[in-house]
Amino acid sequence: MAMENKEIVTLLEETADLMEIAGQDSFRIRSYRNAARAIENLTERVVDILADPERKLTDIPYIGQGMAAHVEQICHEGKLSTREQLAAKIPAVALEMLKIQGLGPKSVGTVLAHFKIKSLDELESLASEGRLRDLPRMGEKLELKIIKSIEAHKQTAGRFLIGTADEQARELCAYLAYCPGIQKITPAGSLRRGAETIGDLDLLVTGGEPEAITKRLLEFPKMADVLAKGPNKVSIKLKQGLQVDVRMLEPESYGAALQYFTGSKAHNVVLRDRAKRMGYKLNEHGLFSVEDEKLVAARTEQDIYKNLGLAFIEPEMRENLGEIDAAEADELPDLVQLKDILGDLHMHTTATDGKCSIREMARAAQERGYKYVAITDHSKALAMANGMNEKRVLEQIQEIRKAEKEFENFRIFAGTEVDIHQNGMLDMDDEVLAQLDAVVASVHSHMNLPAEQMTERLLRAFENPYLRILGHPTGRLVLRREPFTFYMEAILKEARRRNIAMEINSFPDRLDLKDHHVRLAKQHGVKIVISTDSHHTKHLSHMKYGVLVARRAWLTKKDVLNTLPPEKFLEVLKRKD
Ligand code: DGT
Ligand code: CA
Ligand code: CA
Ligand code: ZN
Repeated sequence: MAMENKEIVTLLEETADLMEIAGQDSFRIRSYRNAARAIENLTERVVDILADPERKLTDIPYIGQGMAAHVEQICHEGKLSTREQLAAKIPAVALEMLKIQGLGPKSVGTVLAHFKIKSLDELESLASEGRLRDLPRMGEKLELKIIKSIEAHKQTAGRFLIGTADEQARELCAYLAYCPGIQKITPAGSLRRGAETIGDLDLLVTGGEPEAITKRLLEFPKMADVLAKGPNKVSIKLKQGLQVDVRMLEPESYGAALQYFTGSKAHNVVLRDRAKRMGYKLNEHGLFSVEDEKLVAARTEQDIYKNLGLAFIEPEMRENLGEIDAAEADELPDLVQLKDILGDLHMHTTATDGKCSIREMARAAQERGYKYVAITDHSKALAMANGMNEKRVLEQIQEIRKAEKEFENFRIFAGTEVDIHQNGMLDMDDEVLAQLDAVVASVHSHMNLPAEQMTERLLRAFENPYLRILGHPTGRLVLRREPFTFYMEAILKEARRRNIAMEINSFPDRLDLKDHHVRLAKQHGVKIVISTDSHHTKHLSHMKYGVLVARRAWLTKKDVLNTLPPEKFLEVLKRKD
């Protein structure tokens, strides 16, 4: 059983959560959390360490004899006895409750000790009836927060980050590609549209024998369940929860199926209406003439859009947000592409909470074909990330200048991700900020301010003449934390006036700004920088998710600053107020 590090981390975390709900010894709980952190930070797979007779799990920090045995059990059996025993005593709803903002393990334990509830719906009822407020550490405000959070949770329950879905899709596609005769395996649906969360995977397959493909699919090591099985369609559930619909198609109707199953539903509804008005019928088998039932187009998506009198619409734009009118008028934007990106302007190194050195990050970026990066480690206020004070920043600038000389035709900009204090001041002296090439400023604390105050805070930060890019502007975590609130239009107007760029943070659990805010930013004439916020060289590849957000916002190459060559980029990034 090849458990990936992530799955091991999840099991250890859940065990710690359950122990905490059960009110167990905090020292033991911490040992599970520390082990989870340590494994999360490993750059190699735990199963590879286990398989190596020369090495021991106890060489990993925070993993002693006892914990090593637990991790080994997880790797061999895919489960952990301690967790199973706890789960037998604690209602299943407990782990679900932990996903609700405002409820930590202690409060979950308290609620479950007072009320026998089995679902979040029941928890919501308790909160709306005001029955939670008198429990220890609760109150009316928290009840409201819980209700709001349960509502948000219902919208997103069972959905997955695009990064997670994309990784699973790649793995499954590579696995299926071994079937003899297979021609194409393409993800459709929300993944192809680059949506920020994915409900289920829709894979389309052409070529090969459906029976052979089905057989191989059912032997996929990461499959948990078969949900449905027909001659040309199989639905399975993967171990980490994602559902996959695999459809096997004839190459002749591939384009029609791809169009249909890419969606979105809203886009397809309008397209079908349009077909009807033109005397056609459009479905997953093709575009047909109503009069004589003759097939008009089916092999490619291009054929279908063309016969409907439309320019080809990129999947990321298919949300019924004006793209069909624009296609009819032949006014669709020429969307920015991953290959247009020449630099990455947000990354961390071992100086703070990153896992790789300046040189490693730069080398990996150069190997991706970039012409520049900015090293943007944390500032001192972020103590838990080992944020840097002015002295360390000045030293790092020297180190960056030295490292840059070792590269040919590649720039390493000295930058920072400086914290924005609650009062809007930046967490670094101006004299030091002045020496940096690229200042990214971000909010990492006091995120619950009222919109009015958060707006003031950001506007105050903008007054600092060295601030160039606002990092992850809304602070949201996809599926986990709501964005903080401020007056977006006021911020965009001021950003435009001062020539401050907004970041699209490409990390799959941030994607911040999100697509509709990016579109708004473009309408306000605000420049965008797409960055990864990498903490490891392997994160540099997240750039593709940020580019998807930009494409969903209809951005072209010229809307994105880091498509410019390095010198031009620095020039355009300069403040103009
Ligand atoms: P998801 O899975 O919730 O992230 O979102 P999608 O867009 O992948 O939705 P899904 O998996 O239910 O269906 C994939 C595509 O198939 C969808 O975008 C449009 C098409 N489709 C599925 N069912 C219907 C339907 O009943 N009517 C129409 N017009 N299209 C459908
Ligand atoms: Ca889907
Ligand atoms: Ca589906
Ligand atoms: Zn940050």
